[in-house]
Amino acid sequence: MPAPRTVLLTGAAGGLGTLMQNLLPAFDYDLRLLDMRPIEGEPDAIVADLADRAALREAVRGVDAIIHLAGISLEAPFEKILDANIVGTYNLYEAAREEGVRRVVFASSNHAVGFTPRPKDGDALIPVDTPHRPDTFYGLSKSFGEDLAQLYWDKHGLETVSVRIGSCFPRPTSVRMLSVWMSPADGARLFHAALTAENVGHTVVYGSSANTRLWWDLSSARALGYAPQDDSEEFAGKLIAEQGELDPENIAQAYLGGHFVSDPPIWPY
Ligand code: NAI
Ligand code: 15L
Repeated sequence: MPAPRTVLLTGAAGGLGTLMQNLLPAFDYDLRLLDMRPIEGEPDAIVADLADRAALREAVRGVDAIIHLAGISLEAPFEKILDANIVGTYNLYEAAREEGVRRVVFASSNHAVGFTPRPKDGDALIPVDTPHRPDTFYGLSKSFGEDLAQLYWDKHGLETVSVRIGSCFPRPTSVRMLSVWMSPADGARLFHAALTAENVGHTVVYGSSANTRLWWDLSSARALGYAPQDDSEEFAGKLIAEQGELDPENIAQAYLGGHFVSDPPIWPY
């Protein structure tokens, strides 16, 4: 599709949103920012909750595309996940449909498939069409988001790239992250590819760097034009010396979702 210029970035006050605010303008985007929290130094950012359908409709009006990061990013009671991630994502898609926005890049998560056993030495990489196996209510909401995206493509022609993000932080901080890390620079490259590739319909991709210890198949992301430049391996020696290799007998280390399957981090708000 013609390169989108005006892009609504939801969840712009969050960790990934802050990184993308800084990295995406290099790809020549004009970002419109939205979050339920005000953003320091950004007086034009839209302060709105995903529950506010009128505000969402106004926020998406005239944008070429949306990067949807807003929501609860950890485990929480089902009712909270329902409001923010399930109803909230539905509200955003409805606003996009009503205003004729052509494409969404949806921040899905590895936790949509978190109960998939992680590959061990010699096992095949996990394909993108592996069944949904959420590890939490949070992961379940990401499975829902992917299905919602499919419905809006099939029924309304609204395109989505669902990015099952691994761990997008400045550097990996655990041995698991050596396999699922996405450097912020690769994250921006992947979002750019997802915004500009032609005819994506609804495409699901994994979001990570080209890690030596990769667990999943990046081919659907590469097919969009994504060419990751980073590899977590430079961090491996130190992390393994500190934490040891992953133990397949330990439930918190045996699945893709890591400790989300047994003791997930809880959303603090
Ligand atoms: P974060 O928790 O730092 O940011 C989420 C942002 O969404 C916050 O600024 C929060 O104020 C906003 N938000 C929450 N509920 C809202 C609502 N009802 N209305 C409006 N805004 C709301 O999370 P992070 O790490 O930046 O992640 C961004 C997105 O990417 C999330 O959807 C997360 O699930 C997804 N993701 C992130 C990964 C990562 O490694 N950072 C890995 C996999 C998925
Ligand atoms: C996620 O989905 C979370 O939003 C993020 O905070 C990390 O915990 C990440 O997954 C991960 O699996 O490391």
